[in-house]
Amino acid sequence: MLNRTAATEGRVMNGAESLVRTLVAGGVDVCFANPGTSEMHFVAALDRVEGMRCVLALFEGVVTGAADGYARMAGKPAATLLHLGPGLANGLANLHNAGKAATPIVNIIGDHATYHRGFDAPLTSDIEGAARPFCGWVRTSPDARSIARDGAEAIAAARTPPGKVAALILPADTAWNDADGVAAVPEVPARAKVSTEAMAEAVRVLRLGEPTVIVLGGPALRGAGLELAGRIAAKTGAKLLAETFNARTERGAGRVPVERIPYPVDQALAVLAPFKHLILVGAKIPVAFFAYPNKPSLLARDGAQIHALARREEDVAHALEWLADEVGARAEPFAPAPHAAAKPASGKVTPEALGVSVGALLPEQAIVVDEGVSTGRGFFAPTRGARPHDWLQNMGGSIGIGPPLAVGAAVACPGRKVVNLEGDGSAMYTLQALWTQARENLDVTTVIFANRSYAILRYELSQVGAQNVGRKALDMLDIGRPDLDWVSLARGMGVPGARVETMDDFNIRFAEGLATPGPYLIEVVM
Ligand SMILES: Cc1ncc(C[n+]2csc(CCOP(=O)(O)OP(=O)(O)O)c2C)c(N)n1
Repeated sequence: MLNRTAATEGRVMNGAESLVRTLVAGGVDVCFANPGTSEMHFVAALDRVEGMRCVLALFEGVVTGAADGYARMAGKPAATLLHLGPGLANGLANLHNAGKAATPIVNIIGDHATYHRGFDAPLTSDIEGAARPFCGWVRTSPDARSIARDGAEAIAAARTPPGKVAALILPADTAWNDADGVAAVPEVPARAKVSTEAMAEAVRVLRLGEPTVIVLGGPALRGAGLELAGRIAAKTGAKLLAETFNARTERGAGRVPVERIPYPVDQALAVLAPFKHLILVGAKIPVAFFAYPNKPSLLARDGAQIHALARREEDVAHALEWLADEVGARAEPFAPAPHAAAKPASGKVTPEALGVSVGALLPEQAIVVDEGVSTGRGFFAPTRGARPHDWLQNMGGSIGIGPPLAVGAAVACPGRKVVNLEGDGSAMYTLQALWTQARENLDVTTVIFANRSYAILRYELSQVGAQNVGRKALDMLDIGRPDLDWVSLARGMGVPGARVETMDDFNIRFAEGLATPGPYLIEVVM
């Protein structure tokens, strides 16, 4: 498998170079990085190898979240470069999110030289142990002659459906010793077709004519699959719903409009209550985000029958084609979302008004990164008829994904505007992403909902039935005193911006951000 002739110009390449060349040859040509001493040979190799774009981030949570956003939009993995166990640890929260979204990522994590590990130098830790709960594939490459093959296998693992977070640990001597060459990526298994039994079951249920909802997730929310889902629903009378949080949804005027299962448990129960049957297509069984006293974990009504047509690692698009044929829906007309030529809202800033203005002003083919938390919860309805766009959400619940995800999406799609709708509390976890946006001149308009609080947690406090809530408790949900000055924070990282307090000002500044290439930030005082 190794290509020894790739050792270039009569010079023997080291492990790091053989890894970088293997990554580039395997289609991994962007690396989000935050390096240290143990990764210096990898960094040096980047100069010797053509074709790898390197993007520096100043915190590892930005590195990993950016790799997630990149792969969601590029449809292929990026690499990350992380510094030993602590660098990985800083990036784990967004690797958790990426894993839940089934995003392929190839993490390269430097380590001490193999012979140095036993001395317990300051940065020594159990990297594999730290990686395992968050990574679907973990390997330490033992020597320089193995690293190319291990790198190629990491790419294959990441790309194995539905997509995995891979962690390849690169000891310093594996990086600096002589290597053999470049390795080719092993064949990646195709998505398995769904079983005839699962198909027969779905067809039988749809023919019953009983109240049925088709729950869509993963690839079912995009492209031909989404359109076929619309036709199947139109033909059979089944309702379509999407999971509450989705990695990437294609929506807007002309597309099949799909509502999501609401986040609040009572609303979710109400939305699903009419349905005797749930057919899952690339989606999991709907469950509550958290447990609450005296509320169920499962959201379908008691006695509802759940039919898994396509698991998300299976060939979801093919399952929808097949199902459309079985029920005769291939050419069935569906009702696309009409272009709603809404006017931007004016007056006082409210979540509802913001949704209307975003829906009215969103440019064609925008990529919306939604970490709007409580402010953004109602944004789906007013943006249904906006110009066609993609909508990216956090599937892992660990906040601080938005600004990094926007970095990655912008790197993947240079011709498209990225709009990051972002809670102020969430943004503070990974605000260093703004610096990367400035350095790389990424086309991202960030809208910060500055409500100066963890508003959703106030709601949660009431839901969990906590008693005797007083000042001390409420102080843990309030992020004012001092108020964050987002325009100054952004300016300090090279991103221009403006603060707005009315919808009319918001409309002006949002349009300005959208019209200006490069990063821009709007602080919306709520
Ligand atoms: C890593 C992590 N830490 C803490 C939380 C708990 N948490 C969920 S939402 C939230 C606050 C979000 O605040 P903000 O982004 O301002 O949105 P708002 O609630 O004000 O709408 C917190 C702290 C979490 N989900 N993930």
